[in-house]
Amino acid sequence: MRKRHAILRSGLLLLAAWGACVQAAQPQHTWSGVERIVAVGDVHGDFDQFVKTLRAAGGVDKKLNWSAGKTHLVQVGDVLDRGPDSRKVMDLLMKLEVQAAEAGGAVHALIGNHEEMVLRGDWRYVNAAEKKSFGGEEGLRKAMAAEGRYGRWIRGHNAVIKINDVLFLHGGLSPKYAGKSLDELNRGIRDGLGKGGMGRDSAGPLWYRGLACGDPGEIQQTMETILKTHGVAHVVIGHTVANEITPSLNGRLILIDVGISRVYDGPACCLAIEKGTFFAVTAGQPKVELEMVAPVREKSPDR
Ligand SMILES: [Mn+2]
Repeated sequence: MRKRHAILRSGLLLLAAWGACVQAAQPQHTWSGVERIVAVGDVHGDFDQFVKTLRAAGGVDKKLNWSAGKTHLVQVGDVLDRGPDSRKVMDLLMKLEVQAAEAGGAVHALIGNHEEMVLRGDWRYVNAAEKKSFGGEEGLRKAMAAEGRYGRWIRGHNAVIKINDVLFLHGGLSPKYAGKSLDELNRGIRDGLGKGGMGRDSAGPLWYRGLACGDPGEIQQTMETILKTHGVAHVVIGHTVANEITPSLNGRLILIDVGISRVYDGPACCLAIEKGTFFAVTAGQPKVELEMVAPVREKSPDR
């Protein structure tokens, strides 16, 4: 009898230990050996433009099923707000997450500042039609709660990931965060979701614009720290709208928020990295290899 108790107790202890492990498990944030990566900037509730962009990159078929095999799709955050159809975008991403994993690929829906805002209850940018799609404010609140279908989904995501030699995130890393590890950054943001913390910090990874439009000398210095800390050659960011996929610093920094949502009226365009070569992919156009090294300006002739 006593022996049976002992066995039962050690079994329970094992179960408890396993439970603690599961709870402490963080989602994977680093991948290597990925042949093809597609990265899409801020979607802002525009389902049609998102689908158009995915189709251009060969991500989905006519029935909106995953058709990109082992490709990794990165969406750098800000699926929510401004436009009316974020719910549909999230539903599609949820489906593709499963299908891509089954095909040996992956979908990474990163956390942006608008995900952080909506989870915190800052709904200043929530479209009226978007609220309606959740059945009103109470429905939205439930859906975005920690145990709600969408709130749980977002809370399980990363904010910063590394694939091959490329770092992906929404806003940027200021000097305050440039030397922090992926564990520290992702844990810091996830732990604060719904409350604030690192995800709300204007110098934090979700909000910082200093890499996209700051002092060139400071950018250079911060970028050096980031590249060294993470052992990467490139940093890809959204959040700050540019007219086109824009490489700077000889391709070390790439801006991919081209404002694909109709609220910005930008093109259905994304970044594709194929065996280390960078392309801009735009709907209805042949893909264009990015000019990573800025052309040397010819000296103006003396007159
Ligand atoms: Mn943003």
